Order: sequence, then C-alpha cells, then structure tokens
Amino acid sequence: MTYYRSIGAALLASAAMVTAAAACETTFRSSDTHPEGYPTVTAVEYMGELLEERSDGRLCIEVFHSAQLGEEKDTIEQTQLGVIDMNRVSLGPFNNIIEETKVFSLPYIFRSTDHMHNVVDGEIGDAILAEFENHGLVGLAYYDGGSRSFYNSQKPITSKDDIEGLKFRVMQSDVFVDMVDALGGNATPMPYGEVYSSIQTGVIDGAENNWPSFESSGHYEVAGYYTLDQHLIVPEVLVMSKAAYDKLSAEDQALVRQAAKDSVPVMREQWEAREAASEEKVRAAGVEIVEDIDKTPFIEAMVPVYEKHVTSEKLKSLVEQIQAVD
Ligand code: GTR
Repeated sequence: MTYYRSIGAALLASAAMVTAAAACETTFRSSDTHPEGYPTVTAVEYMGELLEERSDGRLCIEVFHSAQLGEEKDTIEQTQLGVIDMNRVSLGPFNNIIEETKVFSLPYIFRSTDHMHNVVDGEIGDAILAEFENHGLVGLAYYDGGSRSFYNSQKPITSKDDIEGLKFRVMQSDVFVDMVDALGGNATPMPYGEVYSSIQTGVIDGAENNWPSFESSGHYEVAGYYTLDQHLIVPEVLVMSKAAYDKLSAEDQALVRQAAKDSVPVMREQWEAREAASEEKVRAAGVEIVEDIDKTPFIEAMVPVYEKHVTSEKLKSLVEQIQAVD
C-alpha cells in the first residue's frame, strides 16, 4: 500500500515537473564552474525561480554547475557567441577582453567587502556593467567573491619575501600574472579545473582564492598553507549573451534584469554563511593558516602593477573614483 502510494506520489511529482518544464517557452542555459550548493550556483537558481514565477512560467533558467559547459575562459567566448545564454564568472577572466573590468581586479583596490559593495552597487558598478554590451554581453549583476589569498604546498608564507620563487596559478588575466611577478613569485595562468592536479604533481606550488573556493575545490587537501594576505577582492559577475537578450521583448528584458538584481541580497547572505562554513572545514582539516601578516610590503609592491595597467585617462579616473567611495 505504502509502496503504491509512494509510486503514485512520485508519478504525480514527475508529471508536475514535466508540466512546469513544458510551460517554459525559453530556458536559458547558465554556466558556473562551482559545484551544486555553492552560493553563486544557488543564487542563479533562485533568480530562475523568480523569473519563472514573474513570467507565469514562460522564462526559465537551467544552471549547469561544476564546469559542465567548460572552463571560464571558453564559456565566456561561447556566451559572447550566443552558444551559452548566461554565465556566472569571476570578473578576472574578463580583464583581457574588457579593459574597464581591470579596475575591479587591481590588488588592494577595495579596502573591504563593504567598500566593494558600495562601489559595485553605485554608478561605477553600473558603468562597468554597461561596458559588457560592447562585447556581445549584457552585465546583469555582481555577486560576492570574498577576498583572495595565497595557498601553497611548500611552506607557510609569513612575509612577502617568502613568495620569492614560488610558482602560483592565477586566473587568466595579465593583471594577476603581473601581481605575482611583482611579489617575486612565478605566475602560471591556468583554468581552475587543472589546479588540483597541478599542485598535487608539483607543476605549481599553489594558487590563490577565497575560503569557499579553497574548500569546495579540495585545493586545501594538497596545499596545506594558507596566508590571509587578502590581495584581491574581485567581484563575481552574472552576464547574459546579448544574442539571447536581444531576442526578448522589452518587458521580458526588464524581468530578467530585475530577477538578477533581486538575487544579489540572497547571494550575499548565503556567501557569508558559506565563508564561515568553509573556513571551519579547512581549519578542521589542519591547514596551517597565517593570519596576521603585514600587508604593507604587499601593497607597496603593487605600484608597478597599477602603473602598467592603469594607463588611460578613463581607467585613472575610475581608480580615483573607486578610492573616493566610502
Ligand atoms: C573563484 C571564482 C570562480 C573562478 C575561480 C578561479 O573564486 O568564483 O569564478 O574564477 O575563483 O580562480 O578560477
């Protein structure tokens, strides 16, 4: 009896799912490198729920997590081409494509997460999002990416000098290559998915990332030293292919933009919780954490990076505007 009842319930549930799916006139395929349950993934899923509800079931989003659609650099190209509809990525891999995004990827440009929020939630944030439209993309929203710090398999980094000679993976952006070089290390740009095995086999000594990525990628299993130098606070960004966006009516475009914006506070809340949970897990695993490092030599070493990348009047003015925000 119970058996038949549960089969009946399961059939009903799947019938309901088929009906809901059938009602979606358009399902946007959205890419993410992170696994199920990671705050960037759940935020876009939440956005999908809002969109479906507000469009009476016409517009849906399917999130392909865990890099199912590819690594970030490739999925960005595919989103520009319209092969992928939506993409949640770090702003870093856009640096070599959209110059203006560099200003949010400069080491120590943001004083804190609050400072970053004040910048991206204001006019400067909107201006950078608008730049995506010149590159086949529509910038929808910024998500949190915490602060990134160095980890490695060799030794605790207790001062800038300890970085000398260490080989670090960075995201595919010249800004980050120059950042590591300026600190005396060797930078290797590499897709995220290759980092674990590259540390394990000694191709690189380490990488840099925030607590949730350090934890969810399992990098902490092969890199037992984490130094909280917090050199980067790079926001994450949610973009849509302009090809997909342009097919929508003005009303639906507004629905998409609003649902994306409304997912931001939810994402921020989940991010905070995940940061704490990931930190706890990494600490419990016995990773050696250097917390009270003197950041001044790190900050001073970044002068040539700014000089090399902030060259146009436009970028110089953006940097000044960011620094002037509270
Ligand atoms: C994470 C970020 C990802 C990806 C990754 C990386 O913090 O959320 O989008 O950029 O870092 O280092 O490649």
